[in-house]
Amino acid sequence: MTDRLIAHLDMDAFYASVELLRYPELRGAPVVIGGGSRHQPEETVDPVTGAAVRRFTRLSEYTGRGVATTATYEARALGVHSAMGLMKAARLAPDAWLLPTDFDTYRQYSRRFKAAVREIAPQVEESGIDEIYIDLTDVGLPPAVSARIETPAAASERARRVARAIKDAVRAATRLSCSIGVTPNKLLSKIASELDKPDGLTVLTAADVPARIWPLPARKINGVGPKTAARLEALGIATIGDLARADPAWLIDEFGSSRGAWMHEAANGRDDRSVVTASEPVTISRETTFERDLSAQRDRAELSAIFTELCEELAGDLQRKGYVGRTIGLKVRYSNFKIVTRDRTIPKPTHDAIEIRRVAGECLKRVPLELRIRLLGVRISGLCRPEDVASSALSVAEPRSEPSLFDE
Ligand code: DCP
Ligand code: MG
Repeated sequence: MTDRLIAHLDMDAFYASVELLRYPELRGAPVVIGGGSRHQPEETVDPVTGAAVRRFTRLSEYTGRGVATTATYEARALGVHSAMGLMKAARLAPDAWLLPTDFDTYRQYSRRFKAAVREIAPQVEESGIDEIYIDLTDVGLPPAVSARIETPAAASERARRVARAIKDAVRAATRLSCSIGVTPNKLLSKIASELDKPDGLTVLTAADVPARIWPLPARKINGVGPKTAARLEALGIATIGDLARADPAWLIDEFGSSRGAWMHEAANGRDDRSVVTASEPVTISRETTFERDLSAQRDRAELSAIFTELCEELAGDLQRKGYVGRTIGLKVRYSNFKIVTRDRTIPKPTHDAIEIRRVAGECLKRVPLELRIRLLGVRISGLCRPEDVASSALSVAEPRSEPSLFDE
């Protein structure tokens, strides 16, 4: 088998770097992300110049039990790191600036950088908000060359070229930098992407493992956590190299057969997991638990309104995500916590709120409604892309659809 080319890409100081895009005046300063909305910078206008002036919170002003989500490299140089309590961080870096965490914006940037990568290399596995694995085995091969006949040197050269193009595309799409490691597998790439951070690019082959990977501490293996690392240390194993040279039978005695064997393989840089690209969703659903249990008889109007709203939200989800579906289902949880579900498949797929409401209403007729209801949910499966279905084949509700049980 020829070697694969697997990349791991990880954004540099991700949340902090996104914040610096909107507060460029903080560039070069220690900045810690992790405050709440009360740490939102205050904007005022300078009465003389008319320029906007922002007032930021100093970390030393922080009191509370919050933790840092991340910090700029300048703040890290002072000892601050992710998951550190902000009060402790304030002792190390009192003059650092504190900013609130804004997940919505980070998610937007996350989507943006991932889309930019997919333009170049479609085989992407999402492994976190700021990291992905990318299978580059067949990306950027010159015409009529197969990865099978490429020399190792040419493959490394191509890996570097493609990774550089990906870094440029991420920067163009987000103005952010990332670090990439390219190696024959996910395990090594995850380690390699960190070797030259920030703005790093590291290409390693199996032959580089002894020189570049073995000197690193064992905890750099993704899957060796602090507890295992401490146990290894107590057994005299500090580096990945120590682990690679250990007797596998002894590791199995100490850590059990699957974990012991896995650690030995990992330390030797072997890992055959493939890059798993995002699979299509199987179902999309919306449900709600009521503040108090509702009666199908006495709370009919309220139930009916909630039911319609759920169907509208579900239709909105479908339209936003770009799906239509054929099997519409209903879920009811009663006050005694028992659940019943019903579903019905329609001939033509839909993303139409009224049609979903009609079919879900038919399902509702098939569930007992004597007990009070605690939760109501609607879901849709049998999903496909509307562009794969002729528009005449999409189902929309007839104008006069039969009212369901919740309606008068
Ligand atoms: N994060 C978090 N809590 C943690 C670790 C991370 O909320 N304990 C968030 C903030 C990070 C983001 O996840 O910005 C990505 O995590 P990374 O470990 O990749 O850290 P950074 O991207 O911040 O820095 P690096 O340049 O080391 O990758
Ligand atoms: Mg990162």
